[in-house]
Amino acid sequence: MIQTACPLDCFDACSVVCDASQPHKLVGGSNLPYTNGALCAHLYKHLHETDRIKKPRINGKEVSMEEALDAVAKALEEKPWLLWRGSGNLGVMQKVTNLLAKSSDGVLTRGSLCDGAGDAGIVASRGVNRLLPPEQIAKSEVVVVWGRNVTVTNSHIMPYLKDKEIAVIDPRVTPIAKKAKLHLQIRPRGDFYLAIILARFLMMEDAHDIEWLERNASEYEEFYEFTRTFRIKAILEHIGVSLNDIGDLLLMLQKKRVVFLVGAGVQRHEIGDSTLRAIDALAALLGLFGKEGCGVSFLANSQLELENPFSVTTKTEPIATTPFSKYKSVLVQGGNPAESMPCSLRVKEELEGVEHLIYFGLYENETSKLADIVIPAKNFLEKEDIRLSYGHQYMQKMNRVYESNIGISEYDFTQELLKRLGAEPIKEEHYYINSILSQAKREGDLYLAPGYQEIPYSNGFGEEGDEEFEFIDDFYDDFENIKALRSFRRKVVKSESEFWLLTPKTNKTINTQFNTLERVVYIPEGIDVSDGEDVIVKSLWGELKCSAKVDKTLRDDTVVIYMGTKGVNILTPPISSSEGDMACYGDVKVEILKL
Ligand SMILES: Nc1nc2c(c(=O)[nH]1)N[C@H]1C(S)=C(S)[C@@H](COP(=O)(O)OP(=O)(O)OC[C@H]3O[C@@H](n4cnc5c(=O)[nH]c(N)nc54)[C@H](O)[C@@H]3O)O[C@H]1N2
Ligand SMILES: Nc1nc2c(c(=O)[nH]1)N[C@H]1C(S)=C(S)[C@@H](COP(=O)(O)OP(=O)(O)OC[C@H]3O[C@@H](n4cnc5c(=O)[nH]c(N)nc54)[C@H](O)[C@@H]3O)O[C@H]1N2
Ligand code: SF4
Ligand SMILES: [Mo]
Repeated sequence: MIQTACPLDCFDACSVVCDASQPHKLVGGSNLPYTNGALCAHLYKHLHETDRIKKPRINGKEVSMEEALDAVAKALEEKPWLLWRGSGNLGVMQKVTNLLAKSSDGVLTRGSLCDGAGDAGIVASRGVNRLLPPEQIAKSEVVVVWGRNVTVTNSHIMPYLKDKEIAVIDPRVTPIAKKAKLHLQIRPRGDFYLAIILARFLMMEDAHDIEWLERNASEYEEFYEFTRTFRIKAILEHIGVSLNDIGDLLLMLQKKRVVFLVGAGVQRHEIGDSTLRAIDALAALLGLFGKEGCGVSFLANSQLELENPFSVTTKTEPIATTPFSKYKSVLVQGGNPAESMPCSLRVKEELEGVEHLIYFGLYENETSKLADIVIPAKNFLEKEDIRLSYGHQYMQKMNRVYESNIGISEYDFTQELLKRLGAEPIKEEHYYINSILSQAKREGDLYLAPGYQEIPYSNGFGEEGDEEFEFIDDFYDDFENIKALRSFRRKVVKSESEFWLLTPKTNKTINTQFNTLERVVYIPEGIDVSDGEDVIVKSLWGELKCSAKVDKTLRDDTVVIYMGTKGVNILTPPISSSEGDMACYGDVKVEILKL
């Protein structure tokens, strides 16, 4: 049996085993307790149900790999060129192309479409974004599922939540919200305020953990003063949470082992860093860091303390608002910016104008359709790699299961281009793999991420563990001023936007991959639109025709179009968060117009 791991962008990073004689029969590895032998249907779709790109193309004509690579090399002579990498495959070797960028005037992207704002907030408060291991989650008594759709995006965590008291904070009635003891169906983008109010009440009731705070976060009194600058009544009205809700939640949190399971949903905003800082501050007041069965779990920095041979310093562009039109040559690797980036009308228009758009990926998508040069990648069974995870502590070697004539690996692509560009070759593939694997901590036969701590922050905060927790002391929210960004708009639409647009993940797609979603907008009851009627969903940034479906569980100020629905990002704004250069998919309101 050959051991590998699921490459898809998912909390679970499952262990996978397969038999070389039946390479497509994949089984969940039982070596990792977390995978526990079970895989989900996405991996099957990844391999079997999505048509792969088999042949390279130049301007729509199939060519040999040699010809295609020659054409890429020629395009990369237009300097500087841009490398835009997505998260189609989370293997560490994907980043080997950074070495190509480094050696030939390539510009990289900075920031994130995913978790960058939250990460920035965590780093500001705790110094580093450490993983809360699932084993600690299992030891908790109370779990607050805060903007994470666990049954859909993180299904392998479910056994660890068994028998816990669950509170959910989510504007939607998610499957876990239905089973929870308490569900705060908060107004979207309200989490910063909620955390601040909870913190204030906690301290008013003298229920904060003074002993822990004195040792680890001594500026808690100043933080209390900061929370007092917010108006309780106005805020509760604004976020749609009652005083009773606050009381009930605080009661659940006191004197218990508590874990906050925070998802990406809470931080897809300009203020996303502040949201995580406020949630962390609440956790600090409760004394949840560095203790068994307690803590805040977000998408962890899986590369913490890893000396990554692919870390380079180059010029960068912000990933959420990448100005493609500045570049004559753009290489898109493992992503689908034409569909996954916000304000996709702008993105598409700019990508169309790029003289040499190179797409290096597994499947056809909206970006490959625009590309002048298309290079098929090898899939994860056909190459060597290493998988780290933002949801668990294991590092996994991804072994090659079989050889294939289709596509090229990221490592070979880099080497072939360096050769064509007359640059120094990079080291052998195994050098990189070994240098990463050798940094792992060990637990029997298993590898653990270098930054793993059984009980994170038990030694303290900061990189060395010698710092204090830092409370947020400053906040500024100018969401209403988004309207000032109207210069990005395509058409002059004068709109009094009314509904928050949420674009959560579904179990049908991993981001834009395996997409079979119908174009549906879910609307609350009480709008003058009937089930199945076609409507126009309109934001400041564009319009999308959708079929409307009434969802009685929605808040009356919220509509939903699932992530992966084609065209959804026509509606989302071309802005980056104030910290972390993160795409702000949640900073948008839409109108629903009858045809
Ligand atoms: N409205 C809205 N937009 C969002 C989000 C949202 O919640 N709402 N979520 C955002 C988030 S969290 C993320 S992470 C991004 C993801 O956005 P992207 O990073 O653009 O990822 P995908 O759209 O999934 O595209 C992945 C592509 O990678 C290619 N690929 C797969 N495996 C390999 C491989 O081994 N090698 C190479 N070279 N290519 C490969 C496939 O061809 C696939 O089409 O989307 C963001 N967009
Ligand atoms: N099946 C599946 N699994 C996936 C993915 C996928 O596409 N499909 N994508 C993977 C990726 S790239 C990522 S980043 C993770 C993301 O994993 P999650 O964070 O779990 O996913 P999201 O759907 O982005 O958001 C989670 C929840 O946040 C809620 N939410 C939205 N806005 C707010 C808000 O303002 N406040 C609060 N409290 N909640 C809010 C949404 O209603 C949703 O239920 O999932 C990964 N796993
Ligand atoms: S749950 Fe996530 S990591 Fe596991 S097989 Fe499915 S997509 Fe891959
Ligand atoms: Mo993501």
